[in-house]
Amino acid sequence: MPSLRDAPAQTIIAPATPAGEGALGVVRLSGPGAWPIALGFLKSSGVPPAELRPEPRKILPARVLDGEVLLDQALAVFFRSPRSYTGEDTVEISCHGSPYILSRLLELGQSRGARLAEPGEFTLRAFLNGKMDLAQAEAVCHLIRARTSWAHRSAARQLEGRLSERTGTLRRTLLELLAHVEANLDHSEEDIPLLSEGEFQSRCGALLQEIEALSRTFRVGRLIQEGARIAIAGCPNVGKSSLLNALLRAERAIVSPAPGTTRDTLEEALQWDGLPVVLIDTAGLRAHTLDPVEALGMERTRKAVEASDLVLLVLDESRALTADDKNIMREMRRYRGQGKRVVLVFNKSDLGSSPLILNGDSFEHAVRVSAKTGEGLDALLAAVRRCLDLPEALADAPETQMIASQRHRRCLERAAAELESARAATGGDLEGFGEIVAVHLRGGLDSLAGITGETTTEDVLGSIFSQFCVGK
Ligand SMILES: Nc1nc2c(ncn2[C@@H]2O[C@H](COP(=O)(O)OP(=O)(O)OP(=O)(O)O)[C@@H](O)[C@H]2O)c(=O)[nH]1
Ligand SMILES: [Mg+2]
Repeated sequence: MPSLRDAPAQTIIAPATPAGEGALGVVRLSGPGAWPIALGFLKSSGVPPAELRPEPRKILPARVLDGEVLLDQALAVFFRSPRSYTGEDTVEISCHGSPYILSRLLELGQSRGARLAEPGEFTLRAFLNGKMDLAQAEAVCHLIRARTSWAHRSAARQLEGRLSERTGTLRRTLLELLAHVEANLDHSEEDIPLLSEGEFQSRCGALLQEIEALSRTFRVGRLIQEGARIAIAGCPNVGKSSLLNALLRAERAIVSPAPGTTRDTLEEALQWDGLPVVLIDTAGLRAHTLDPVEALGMERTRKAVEASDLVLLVLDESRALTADDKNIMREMRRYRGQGKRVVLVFNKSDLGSSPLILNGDSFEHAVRVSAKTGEGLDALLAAVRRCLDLPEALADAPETQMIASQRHRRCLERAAAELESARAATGGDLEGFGEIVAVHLRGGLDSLAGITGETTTEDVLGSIFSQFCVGK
């Protein structure tokens, strides 16, 4: 198989708009044959139709001819390499958004030598042709998927190149350090002053701290990008499903006075006052059940709790704590010990409280709410934010770019590990062990370069771009 990076580019074609009827449907062609292929079926909109004379970046009214038959009246824009999204010759054709017209247009393109694009292939080409780096290409995918203002801002910053700039600065600092270490090895480089062991340790340590700080932004960055997974757990009948419905402002889950109503987990994504979250309603937990379906439901509850970022542990404030409540609280305390975040929710505040359970016990985040009247839901949101250590608004988050991708985190962790090894390798004598130190510093540079894609293998590129939609 030819390498991705130097494969002779075939011309690709794909719809750039979603399937289904719409006001407009856009088809895009990219590659050396894009112009001749498009000019094969696009004719001037004059009478009679004649050859089109495209000028780059100008909107051109055109007829799309399917043999002798008019397929549609369209607008076409031609781009000349390298001034296009992909960096190649490109044509974008805006038709009426008819699934028939678009599929016919794709066939016309293919019959003239284009092939259907793979998911993300336009952006892959943009990356390979140097139009954007890998972090920016990944941001395109996040930008399209962003469902909330927070997710959108974070992706837009990355697309602008903020993450690339930040890693670029780290790489330059590391490169300087490497130059000093190499000068220590080879005294012929007279311009570069020699570095003492102490200086090396402190400069390398400072860089390590910066890399680790960026890596730590992953937790919040990911929550913003994907939404915090919040499991609603508790005994049967405490009002978990009612709470889900109240937060969604919709009767999504079945609510009934009979305990054991919810049998399976149920997920809904929403913007909770700007905060992207995925709420998970669960089957009530109790110590004993003879019903195998309920037992399966409880197993799923525990899995949902384990996979969540935060648990809302719901209790019924109108009655005294039951043995089951106490069991669940004990279980949640164990989860908290493992770092799980838990907010205690005293529901049914409209019924008046039972004095027995009003203290939050050893849970530092506790809120009274009524799923029925909506009382306390704002306070609940505030508690969730605090518990997740999320800023009040993205504007309050540090201006520096956060990372939201596991891949970026792994690159940073590998870079940090290399720097740790470099610091340990000097053995108190930088000159004596300079060669091995330099090897680790070069390893750190390579890992950082993975974020923007310079050192990324084809397998990894393939798996990144396969997550894109077709036509992007
Ligand atoms: N007064 C009052 N009743 C509530 C409140 N929340 C829930 N309920 C009632 O409590 C009962 C149980 O509510 P659900 O939401 O089905 O409880 P659940 O925790 O999902 O129960 P399971 O699915 O059986 O585990 C229903 O009759 C609700 O109307 C509340 O805030 N105030
Ligand atoms: Mg329920």
